[in-house]
Order: sequence, then C-alpha cells, then structure tokens
Amino acid sequence: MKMPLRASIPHSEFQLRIRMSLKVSINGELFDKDDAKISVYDHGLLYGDGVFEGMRSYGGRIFRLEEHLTRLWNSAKAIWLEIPIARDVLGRHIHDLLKTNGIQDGYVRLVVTRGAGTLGLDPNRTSNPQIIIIADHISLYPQEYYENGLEIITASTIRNHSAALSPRIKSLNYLNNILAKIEGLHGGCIEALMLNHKGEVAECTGDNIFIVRAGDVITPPLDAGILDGITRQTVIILAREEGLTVYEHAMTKYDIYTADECFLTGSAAEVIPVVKVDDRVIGAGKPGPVTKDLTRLFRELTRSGVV
Ligand code: PXG
Repeated sequence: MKMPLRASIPHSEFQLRIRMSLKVSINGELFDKDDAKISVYDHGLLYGDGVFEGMRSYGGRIFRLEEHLTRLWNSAKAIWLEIPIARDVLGRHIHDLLKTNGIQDGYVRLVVTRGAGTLGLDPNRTSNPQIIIIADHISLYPQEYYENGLEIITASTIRNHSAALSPRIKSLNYLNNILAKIEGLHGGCIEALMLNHKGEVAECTGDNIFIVRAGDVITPPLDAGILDGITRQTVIILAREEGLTVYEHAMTKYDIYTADECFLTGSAAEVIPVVKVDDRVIGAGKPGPVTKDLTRLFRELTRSGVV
C-alpha cells in the first residue's frame, strides 16, 4: 500500500525539518533554499560570467575570510565585474547567514554573477550583479581517504592556458576542471591531476598539490597556472613555522611519481594524503610523516578559533 509521503515522517521530525530549512541570501534578502532562484537570463548561467569563492566555517567563523574576499574582489576585477557591496558588509552577511542557518562547522559558497541580461555576450546589457551566499553543512571526503590516502590519475585535459583565462580567476567557468574531474571519475578517482600547457604539474581539479622529498616540501609556483589556494598559502606558512623548507618549483609528473609523500590542499578537503598517482605507489604507499604533521597542524589551527 502506498503511504502518503508525510505519513512516513514522524510529526516532530517533520516540524524539525521545516524549522531547519536552510536560508540562502540573494542580494541580502533571505529565501528558503528551495525558493532561492535567479533569472534564466543571468549571464552567470548563460555564459559562466561571474566569480565565486568556496570557504569553510569553523565554530561559526569563516576561516581566512579576508583572504577569500580579496581573492573574490581580484577575480571580479580581472573580469571587469564590479561587486556592488562593501567588503565588510558582505562579510557581515556571510556570518549572519551562518547564524541564521545554525551552522558552526560548514561550507559557504559565495557567488557573484554578471546579472540578468539579453541573449548576447555584451555585459553592458545586463542588470545588476547578483550576490548569492549559500551556507550549508559540509560534506567532506570520506574519513578513510584521510587515513589511507587517495589515489589519483593525471587527466588529459590541461589546466586553462594563463593567456586565455587566468587560473588565478575563480570564475564560474569551471568546465576545464569539470572535464578533468570526469576523467578522474571514469578512472575510479575522486580527484585528478592537471598539467599546464607546458606539461608541468599544475594542480588538481579543486585542490592544490604538494610533494615531500628528502624532508623538503615542494609545490608548483603560481606561474605554473594554478589557483592561489588559501589552504595552500596556510600550509606553506605552517610548514615554514615547523622549520621545514618549502620550495615553489615547477615540477613534472616524474617528480610526483618519485616523491616520498604527496598531499592535496583545499578549503573543503583541508590537507589530504595521496598514495597512488597513475598507478604508481608514492613513497611507502601510506600517508607519510610530514603529511600527517601538516594535517594535524592545519586541524589544530582551524579548530583553535583563529580566523
Ligand atoms: N585549485 C582549484 C582549481 C580550486 O578550485 C583549490 C585549488 C583550493 O583552493 P582553496 O583556496 O580552497 O585552498 C580550489 C578550490 C568544491 C569546490 O565544491 C572546491 C574548490 C572549488 C570549487 C568547488 O569542493 N576548491
């Protein structure tokens, strides 16, 4: 017998779900998650014309908010998009939304689109940029990956050529990375390594990459054509504070295959070990000591209340 949908949810739980409905902010106005909508004429949708940030909150505070806002404003400037709100007001809106949604340790997606326009590329024929803030619960990589490490493959899709679209811009045009991600998924991997147009290692589809060799920490430089990751910046500082030497060096796949350790960094993933790349076992095939140290230090920092 078919039961009506609501009958299957105990009354109190149903009420709880209603009360817990997440709010989404669009231009400072709050909407229920399911009612938060923007125009199908928005150039963010029609052309990927816009910028975004993905941030973490710990204990209800955004980690490295100022760095994220700086990157957002720089991304916007690079695409001639003026963000029609003051930085500190936007920061307040983000924290207010976390509070409204009752989120302590969560994920915030900040999106600024070019706005609704005509069916043509011309950004002058769009209305105001739309500022969207989504504050939701974080879905992390499964814990087993942190314990045993990830396996990744190199995608054939290369990172955007810097002269075409700078990878420093966190734009709504993520197809380049999505194609690489699909290649990874087809190979049974949740992340994929991307090279640049010179064949050097750039980064993964949503994470920066590091290796450890003879105790030194090495990561590709920004001019390898990568996103200036905020977790990457933080891990470089933490490693140096630990007395480790950190190099920002161009590297090839060979350097990864022959490394002692490898790990990825990103706001969502934090620090996550990699133990196999293109079927080559990295180092001892399990998360190495430097990776473990940096994972712990990053966790301590983010859980310490430092923003
Ligand atoms: N490289 C790329 C290409 C990214 O998109 C990072 C590195 C890491 O940067 P941060 O500043 O987070 O340390 C990113 C950002 C997601 C998601 O939903 C994650 C990112 C981008 C888009 C979506 O998991 N990571």
